Amino acid sequence: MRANRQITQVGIVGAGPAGLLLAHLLHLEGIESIIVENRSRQYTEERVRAGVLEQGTVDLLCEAGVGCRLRREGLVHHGVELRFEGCGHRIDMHELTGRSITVYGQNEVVKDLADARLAAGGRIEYEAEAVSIHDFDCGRPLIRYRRDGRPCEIACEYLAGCDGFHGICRPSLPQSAIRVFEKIYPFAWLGILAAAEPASHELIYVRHDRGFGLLSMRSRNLTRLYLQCRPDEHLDEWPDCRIWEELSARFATDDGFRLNEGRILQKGVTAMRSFVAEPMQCGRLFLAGDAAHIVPPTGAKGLNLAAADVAVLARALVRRFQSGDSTWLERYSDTCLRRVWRAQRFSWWMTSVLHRLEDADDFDRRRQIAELRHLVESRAASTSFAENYAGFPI
Ligand code: FAS
Ligand code: PHB
Repeated sequence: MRANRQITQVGIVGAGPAGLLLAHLLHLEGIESIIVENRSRQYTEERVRAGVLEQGTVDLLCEAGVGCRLRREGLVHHGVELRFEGCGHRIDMHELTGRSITVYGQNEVVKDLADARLAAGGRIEYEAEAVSIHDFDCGRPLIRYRRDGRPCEIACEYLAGCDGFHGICRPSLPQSAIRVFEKIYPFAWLGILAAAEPASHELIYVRHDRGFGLLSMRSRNLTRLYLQCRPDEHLDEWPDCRIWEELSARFATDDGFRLNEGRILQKGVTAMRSFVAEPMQCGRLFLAGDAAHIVPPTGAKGLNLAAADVAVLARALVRRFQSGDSTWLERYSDTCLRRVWRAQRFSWWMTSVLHRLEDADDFDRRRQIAELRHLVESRAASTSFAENYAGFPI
């Protein structure tokens, strides 16, 4: 059966935040693209993931005209609390850096971007099967897939691999073309979404001898909570009452702090890894977001890095299509990797100082506490933390 063939300027694999934002930024400059996504629209818009947007990501989404709901419903936080030894310490990011973060669910960002793409007549091929990419290192790239049982292909001038860590784009590169740097952590996060008013109006990161904890939120009546668990933890071992018990123990303070409990709407275990693939380009294929790099979620950097990658890629593609100059495309990988490694360092450091390390001894535990105490008592250390957490301009 003859393939249904489409031609466009930029072919994009993946309708997550990276793919959708890239297509939107290109559209604003009159550049065409088609997105191929193997899941349904509903699935991509209901997947609970990130919740913290850096200042730079918020500015980018608003400048691109997709920030109205974010501005209306996002929760702006000027500070974040670090809690250890039963005591909370607030870092006032805004006072230290003039920058803040916004709490707004990743799935809401995906909804806003998909709405904008489809309202502008953008093409998103959802529920595509058997997606594969071809000829990106020797001429005119192709995306092949099946839809409703029919073979389809998209011919394009450039390909963007925005299909996440478990996608097909990075594994399609010849082994000799990339080098990977990886660290897998011997713990995971058990995350819940609960119908309860958040017990704090800002995020709380806890370092506790029983393990890490994080209080975040999605709205004024939806709390998002995480606790450190084993990588092979099974949800059957965590009935709701045990989850609340363990969270209360880790968040306990000398002044009687209490979490607000509520019906648990969603729970899941997230593995923790640091991963970078270099370079983020091979021929006419450009990797962006989780397809090229993964950070442990402790530093809340993943989504923000994905947004920064596609901001750089969109600018470079616009320059190529509008002036024929491909120097920015050639610099894409190096430009992004500088930011990626800065976020990798910060995310690794936050993970190491806040998590319970099985092989740690008493010296290590005292050292963790001393590091956190320095962080909250030294203005220079707090400022460095605030700069990294609120994020650097894109
Ligand atoms: P995504 O994985 O989001 O999107 C890739 C898309 O490609 C998906 O829609 C997928 O279905 C599609 N796809 C995959 N394979 C395909 C194929 N073969 N063909 C076609 N399509 C395919 N980051 C933060 O910044 N802040 C946080 O607070 C934060 N919290 C997190 C909490 C958790 C529990 C997790 C897991 C991650 C968290 N992250 C956080 C990181 C997370 O947000 C990612 O960085 C972000 O999803 C990256 O976006 P994309 O690169 O677009 O990849
Ligand atoms: C979240 O709100 O889901 C969240 C917040 C901060 C993190 C990770 C996840 O570091």
